Amino acid sequence: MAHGRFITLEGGEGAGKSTQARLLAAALEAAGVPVVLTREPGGAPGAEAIRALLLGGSAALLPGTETLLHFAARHEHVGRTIGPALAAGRWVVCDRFTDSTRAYQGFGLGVAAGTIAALDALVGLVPDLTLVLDVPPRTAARRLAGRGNAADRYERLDAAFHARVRAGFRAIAAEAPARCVLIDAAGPVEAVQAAILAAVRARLPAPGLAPAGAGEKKQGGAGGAPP
Ligand code: Z5A
Repeated sequence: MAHGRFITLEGGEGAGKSTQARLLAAALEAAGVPVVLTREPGGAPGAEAIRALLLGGSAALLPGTETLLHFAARHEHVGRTIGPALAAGRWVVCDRFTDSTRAYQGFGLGVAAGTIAALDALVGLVPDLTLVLDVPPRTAARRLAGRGNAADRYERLDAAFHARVRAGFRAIAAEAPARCVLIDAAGPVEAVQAAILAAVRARLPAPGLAPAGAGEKKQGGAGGAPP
């Protein structure tokens, strides 16, 4: 059986990753590709427990501690959810992965790139394709304004932190062009979805993957851990 493909969506908060991950999984599923839709931090029971500590916990954490916790969650996620799905020939669409640690804990909080690379080697999984969704901060803020959720650990950080994170994602995409595609995600949902489907078609041909737009009608139909 052919190994599945691993696609990650990255970017700052409000970039539209969760929306586009759902649409991409639905488009793949409509094309007959078996898909698992998942997210980080989380995607496996132990990883979801670590997510609660990372996002909901009120205790201050050192940047290195945060980094270790994100990789501990990732180790569970890859070992229990992503790895088995890929081995079974399913494609995995994941809302955030290691590039988020590079951007948030590395570029945002100053954890050394070498430390992150060493922990990444322990997890040992590189995406086949990473879609880096980029939006200006004002657009992201407008999208998130209506949500009214309590701010998590990262949403409480200031504009300068989020500017470093955005610059970090752009640098990551520029440094790894064979793996990453930078997507202008400031436009309407349909336009962003079209750009994503074009990138997937170009990089990871899937027989029957519908033309841009055709997957929009079938949201939320993919299997796997809910984001
Ligand atoms: N984190 C980390 O620090 N290190 C790590 O290694 C990892 C994560 C893996 C997880 O937060 C936090 O963990 C994250 C980084 C950190 N924190 N931050 N900031 P999360 O999972 O709770 O949330 P998020 O990943 O930041 O996602 P988000 O804030 O929910 O944003 P999104 O997924 O990019 O956007 P969305 O939910 O698809 O859309 C947001 C709203 O905009 C929603 O109402 C949509 O309907 C709307 N939307 C979406 N697209 C559009 C377009 N194109 N036009 C207009 N409106 C749109």
